Amino acid sequence: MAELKALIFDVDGTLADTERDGHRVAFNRAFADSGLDWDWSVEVYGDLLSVTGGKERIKYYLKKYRPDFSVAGDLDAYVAELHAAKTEHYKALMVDPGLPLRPGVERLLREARDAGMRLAIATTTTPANVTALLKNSLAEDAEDWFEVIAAGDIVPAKKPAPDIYIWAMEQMKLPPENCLAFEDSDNGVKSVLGSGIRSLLVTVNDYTRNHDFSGATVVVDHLGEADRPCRVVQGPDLVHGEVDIESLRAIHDHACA
Ligand code: XBP
Ligand code: MG
Repeated sequence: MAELKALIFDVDGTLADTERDGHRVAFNRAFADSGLDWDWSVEVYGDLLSVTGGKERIKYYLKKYRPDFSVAGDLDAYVAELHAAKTEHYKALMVDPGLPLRPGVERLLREARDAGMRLAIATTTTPANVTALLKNSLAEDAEDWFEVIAAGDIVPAKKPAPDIYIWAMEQMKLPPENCLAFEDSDNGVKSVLGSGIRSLLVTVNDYTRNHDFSGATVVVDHLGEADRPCRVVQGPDLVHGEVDIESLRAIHDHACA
C-alpha cells in the first residue's frame, strides 16, 4: 500500500469560510468603488460559486445577470482591473476584521507538521489572498509551513480541471498515490479526482453541503476540535471526533485498498 506522505489543501471554504464574508464582500466593495450598482447577495453568490476564479466569476455574472452591460474598450482588461481592486479589498478584510480558520484546521496543520507530513496548497484563488489569510489567521510564518503553494492563474485551467493539483504534485515530485487532498466543493472534488488522487476528505460548509460528493472517501462537517467534535456525513466511519493523523492514514488506506 502506498504511504501517505503529503496533504494538499484547498483554501476557500476548506481552511476558512472565505467566500461569503471575504470574497463576496470584497467583490461588492470593488463594484461600488467603480460606481457599479452590482450587489452580490449571499444567495446570488451561491449561484456564482459554480464558476471558480474571480475574473471568470465576474464574466459569468455579466453573461447571466447583466447581458446588456458593455464597456468602451476591452472587456478582459476591464474585468482584470475590477478584479485587482477586489483583491486589495480582500487583503484588507483579512486584516480587519479578519477571518477565523475553520474548526480543527490549525490543530491538524500543527499535528501534520509534527508528524513530518509534507504540506501543500492547491487553490483557485489569487496567491496574494492565500498569503493574507495564512499570515493573519494562522501565523506570521505560515506560508513557510507549505512546501508548495499552487494558486490562481499559475495554471490556465482552474478547478474543476485537475491542473492545479497536478502542478502541485509535480513541484513536490510525488505521485497521486502518496497524497491526500482536502476540499469543500464539487468543483474541488472533480479537480482532485481528475488529478489521480484517490484519498479525499471533504469538509462541507453552508454553500456546499448539498453538492455531490460521491467521489470523496469521507465527508465530515468540519475537522473537529476536542470541545467541538466533528461528524461523518458520508462514507466509512473512520473519523472519531477529530480528524487527526491516524484517521488520515486510515482514510488513505481505505481509499487505496
Ligand atoms: C475558490 C474560488 C475563487 C475565489 C475567489 O475556489 O473559486 O475564485 O472565490 O478568488 P476553490 P479570486 O476553493 O475551489 O479553489 O477572486 O482570487 O479568483
Ligand atoms: Mg474551496
